[in-house]
Amino acid sequence: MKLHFLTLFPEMFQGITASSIWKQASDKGAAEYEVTDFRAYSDNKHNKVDDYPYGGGAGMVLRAQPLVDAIDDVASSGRVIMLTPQGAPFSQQKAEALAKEEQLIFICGHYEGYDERIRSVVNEEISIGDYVLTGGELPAMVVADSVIRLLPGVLGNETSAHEESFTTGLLEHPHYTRPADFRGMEVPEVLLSGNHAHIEEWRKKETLRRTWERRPDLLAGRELDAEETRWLREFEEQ
Ligand code: 9D3
Repeated sequence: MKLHFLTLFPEMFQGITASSIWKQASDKGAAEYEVTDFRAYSDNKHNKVDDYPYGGGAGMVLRAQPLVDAIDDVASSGRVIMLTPQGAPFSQQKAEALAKEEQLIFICGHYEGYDERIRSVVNEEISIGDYVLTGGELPAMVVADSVIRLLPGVLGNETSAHEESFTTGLLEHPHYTRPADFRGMEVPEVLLSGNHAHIEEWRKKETLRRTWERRPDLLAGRELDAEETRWLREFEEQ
């Protein structure tokens, strides 16, 4: 997959593209990154990318020309994603859909507004949540990160990305490693027992408990079997 990032702050992408899973993905040829400073595409004599809003008001508006010309130049095809606070909420389901594409183009801005005509070249507008950031770069990295880890050949275990938490829709059970006693806090007996059937059952129950305690909304529209129903009643009584 080719991932393009159009930004006025290309240096923000230096660390992440050269580290950890992003680096592994490009070393393996599963992902390729191209970061473009779209200021270079401005037809303005001072390379200006913003201007005053028609109709007046505070704040500047990102001009359409530099971004649209940059997209035309760097990518003849691919899905164009604009990160904005007004976008559709991001989700694991969206990440899985984007992971099927060959080329993604992320538009990252730092503006009060984008000239509406930029949207003529945009396929999808995404927000990563209801909090105010300073720009679209971190959101683009968040979206790209969630996509890159799903690409074939990126994670050591091909199936792990699909069998985990937000895909099965529940939170994970607690985990423990050595020592068995850390400052008086002991590992649950069952995990030391070697009885794999009991361990599996404990993990299923603690998965349900954690989800019930922290994210009851995830259990709302869900079918529960007899065992899960019994555990839920037990939690409610405790
Ligand atoms: C005064 C109205 N502001 C909207 C809440 C203007 C504004 C603030 C911050 C416009 C853009 C930004 C920068 N944020 C993003 O570009 C952004 C973002 C975010 O702030 N939160 C969650 N997801 C995203 S995606 C892009």
